[in-house]
Amino acid sequence: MGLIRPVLAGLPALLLCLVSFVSGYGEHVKGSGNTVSFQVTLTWADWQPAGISRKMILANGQFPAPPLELEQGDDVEFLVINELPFSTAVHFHGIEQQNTPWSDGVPGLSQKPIPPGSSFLYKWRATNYGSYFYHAHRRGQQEDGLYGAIHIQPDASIEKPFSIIADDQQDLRAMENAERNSAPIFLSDVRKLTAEELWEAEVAMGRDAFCANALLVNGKGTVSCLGRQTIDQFTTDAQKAVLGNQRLTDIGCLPPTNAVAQGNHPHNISAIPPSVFDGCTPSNGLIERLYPNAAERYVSYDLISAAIISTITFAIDEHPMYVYAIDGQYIEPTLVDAITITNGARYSVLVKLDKPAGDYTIRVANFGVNQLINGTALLTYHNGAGIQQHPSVPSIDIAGAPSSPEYTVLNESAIVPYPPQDVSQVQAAQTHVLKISRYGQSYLWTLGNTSFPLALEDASPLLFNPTAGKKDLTVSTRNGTWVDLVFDVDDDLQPPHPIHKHSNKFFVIGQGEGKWNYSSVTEAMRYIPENFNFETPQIRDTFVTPPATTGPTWLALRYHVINPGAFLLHCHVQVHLNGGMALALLDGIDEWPEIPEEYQPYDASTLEKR
Ligand SMILES: *[C@@H]1O[C@H](CO)[C@@H](O)[C@H](O)[C@H]1NC(C)=O
Ligand SMILES: *[C@@H]1O[C@H](CO)[C@@H](O)[C@H](O)[C@H]1NC(C)=O
Ligand SMILES: *[C@@H]1O[C@H](CO)[C@@H](O)[C@H](O)[C@H]1NC(C)=O
Ligand SMILES: *[C@@H]1O[C@H](CO)[C@@H](O)[C@H](O)[C@H]1NC(C)=O
Ligand SMILES: *[C@@H]1O[C@H](CO)[C@@H](O)[C@H](O)[C@H]1NC(C)=O
Ligand SMILES: *[C@@H]1O[C@H](CO)[C@@H](O)[C@H](O)[C@H]1NC(C)=O
Ligand SMILES: [Cu+2]
Repeated sequence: MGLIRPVLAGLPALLLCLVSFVSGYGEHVKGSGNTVSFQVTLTWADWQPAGISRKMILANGQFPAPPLELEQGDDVEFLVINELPFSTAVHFHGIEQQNTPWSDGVPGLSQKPIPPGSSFLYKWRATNYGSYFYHAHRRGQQEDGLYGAIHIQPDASIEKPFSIIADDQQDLRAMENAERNSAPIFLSDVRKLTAEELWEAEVAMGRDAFCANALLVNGKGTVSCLGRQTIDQFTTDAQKAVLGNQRLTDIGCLPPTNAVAQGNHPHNISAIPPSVFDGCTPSNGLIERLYPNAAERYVSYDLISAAIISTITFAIDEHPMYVYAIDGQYIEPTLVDAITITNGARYSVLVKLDKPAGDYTIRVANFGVNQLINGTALLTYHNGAGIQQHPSVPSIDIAGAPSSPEYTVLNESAIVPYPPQDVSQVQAAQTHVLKISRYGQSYLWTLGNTSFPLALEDASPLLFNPTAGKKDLTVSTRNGTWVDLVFDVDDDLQPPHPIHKHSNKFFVIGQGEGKWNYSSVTEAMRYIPENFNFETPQIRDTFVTPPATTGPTWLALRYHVINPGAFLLHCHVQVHLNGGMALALLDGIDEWPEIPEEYQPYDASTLEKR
């Protein structure tokens, strides 16, 4: 199987795409206070992601959606024109929406869905710097292709961590220059069926559809069927433990009949459509090629996981990476060969371009137990010398593990923010222990006492009608207080759940294996102080619960309520969110904002702006 495939597959849509960068995009005067206008027109069109023919959501004719470049302090006016045959909404992942909770893009919480033929103007301020992205937040539409990068240049007053990497002035300038030109690398997965087809399939078959058909790098990839021998050879010990005497399917997936992975729930195997759990059809897709300029000595990439299910390990052959920011916050830079990136997280990396000119394979591979699936892209540079012709040396295998012990994967627990920020160390005003478990069906989930129904996206938005919020689906907090969220993962086999909180970031204060058996963090500290970190807690908007393989696990997050509004807390695995692993935070309900007239959900001017 060659790594580079001819780029000849039928691609009329690609060639026809008309990029309509609107005024305000790209270069603009430095300094805060600019208003940047951005516009996306959404269409439902034929596309060939990874060479699979299907319908996708295009933004201005593109997939992935066009990038949004900002400077910290900019005001953004983001117009969504919905020419899709269904309603939609767009969320700005990691953007805190300080004083603009009506622009968070969550139907049922901050707005009504945008109907077909209408538009919606989101307005918010880029209060933080770093790597973010926007994506659909209506039903499963993110997996239909609506995601685009957001990069916010830091204000001049923000201290950069690059002097920890090198103190040579030339090196520092090269790194700062690379950061300024940082380019997004979207890591994602795609399926043959659309999000709605998959949801219908889940309901009909009673199974959690946790496999993909291809991994994508910047929207490009291909389906390569690994073959029985390779699949069996790379089946991991963790997968073998789940499989018992079964084998992975021909798409590398745990079979739908596996009771450990699916739980003991009603199901109908004959209702499973082809491609969901098995049926590998090789394709001839595109390969993403990156061409950094070796004369600049460093290149910076914002790795963004827009994956629906896959937990993607990323590596560039022969090129270790300095990870210098995560979720839009600097960290003490760490040199690694590979990074395992969970859904919704962003890692900014500097890569030194000091190898012989040539092609270096970029490898992506699912690290989750759910599936053995991989993909490739290419990093190519010329530095005046001859091009390297031999294949580059991989640092990870197709299961996302280091290919030999000399290669390192980023240790997520060892991350130190730069600089660390103070987290309240006193007892939080509230502690919510939120149970994560299946809920009667293998595709339904709880976050707390019950499952958040997908149908609530069509209910009256809680921001406008907070008293409509049902008790077990909402948590109300007072402004200015500190709140602890403890995720109590039960002992069924569970993947790591990337918990994403809308609005401001949280501190990751503790995690562990075993049952959470405490009324508060203060009490837990008396028994298991070694499981907590109040000195250098990570500052994140997306963080995973420890995987539950042999028993229950827990994760403790603490956040400061500073931005009154209705914000979703949820797992960023799309099938888990659809299945109800979500909860509405009614933050600062004592200081609930007055909503501008233009955002009132029944105001016709909001829906008919065009
Ligand atoms: C199972 O699915 C098949 C195919 O969709 C359908 O014909 C059959 O009625 C289903 N069985 C049950 C018990 O729902
Ligand atoms: C997955 O890895 C194998 C082995 O390196 C490779 O042959 C194959 O092309 C890769 N798949 C994709 C889609 O890149
Ligand atoms: C990851 O870092 C943590 C915290 O520094 C450490 O305790 C742990 O041993 C490290 N894990 C590995 C696999 O190195
Ligand atoms: C879950 O139920 C318990 C007991 O009734 C209650 O104290 C707690 O607030 C509920 N949790 C949520 C998130 O509603
Ligand atoms: C909410 O609390 C934060 C932090 O104490 C404060 O800065 C902010 O002004 C408060 N907001 C309102 C609307 O009172
Ligand atoms: C829970 O904690 C209490 C004391 O805090 C202890 O007596 C009990 O054994 C613990 N239960 C489990 C299951 O660990
Ligand atoms: Cu999850």
